[in-house]
Amino acid sequence: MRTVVHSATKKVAIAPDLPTVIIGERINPTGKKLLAASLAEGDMSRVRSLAKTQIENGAHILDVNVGAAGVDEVDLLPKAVKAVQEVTDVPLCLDSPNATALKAALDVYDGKALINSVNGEEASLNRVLPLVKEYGAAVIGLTMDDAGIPKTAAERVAVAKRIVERAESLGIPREDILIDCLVLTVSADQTAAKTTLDAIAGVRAELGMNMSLGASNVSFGLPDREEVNSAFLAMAMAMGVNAPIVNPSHALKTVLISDLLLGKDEFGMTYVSYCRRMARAQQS
Ligand code: THG
Repeated sequence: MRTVVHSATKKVAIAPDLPTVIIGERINPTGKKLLAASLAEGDMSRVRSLAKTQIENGAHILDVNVGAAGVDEVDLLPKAVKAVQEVTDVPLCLDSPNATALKAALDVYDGKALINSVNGEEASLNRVLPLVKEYGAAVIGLTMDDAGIPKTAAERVAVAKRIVERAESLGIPREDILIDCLVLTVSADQTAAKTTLDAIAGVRAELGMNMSLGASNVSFGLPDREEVNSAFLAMAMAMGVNAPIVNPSHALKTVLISDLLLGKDEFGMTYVSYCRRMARAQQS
């Protein structure tokens, strides 16, 4: 199972036997007042700088999300995509629940995009999957439907299956779908992370799909969020997540260590050269 996305010049492959692909989460106004304010004014300078820093910190793909109160996503998502394309050449993940905004962004995106996201709701399947087909994109399928996010792992796997079946019935190959088993914060429900880990294991065993996950959601409302995120990310990767949506500056080391521990870093070359580079940067 190999999912490939690309920009005008760069190709990124996601597969169980390849090193983990980091999708940078930071172009997202959630919890960032300054970014939300500048987006509302149509100012893309922060979007550009967030794009550049995330690449420097190890992101392979950038998520682009402009969803905030008072923001017209149909107008701003394509503007943000253009701004990011001006300063980076990595493939993009277009993040919006609004199919019209996704279409506007797909129109200006130069490459094969990752659409974030479709889910098992009829309205979502009907609006988003035709775009995936029309633009030859890849897509993240969230394991939720008209009844919300299922409480059990088995039900989430069932939603994943339905999304894959619907996509295939439209001629979208299953290689072009990443499943996201969705994690909510454990501060509200202490079984939330475990249920997600069980769902990830189920999707891996029953469908063999590549998987994304917005892993930082797990720690909302908790102290020492970065450490909570790191521990959870390592567990999610062990269960089969191979394209997490994370803050690369916090997650890169955990990803490299987990890849090494999971047999995806031959001779530890990537991890060791990363540590050498960090040590040199400290000295200079
Ligand atoms: N699945 C998929 N896509 C997603 C999510 C998911 N996209 C959005 C979100 N969830 C993943 N992205 C983020 C982005 C930021 C944060 C968490 C998840 C976050 N932000 C800090 C805050 O709100 O406190 C701000 C910190 C900062 O400056 O970066 O935690 O689940 N498919």
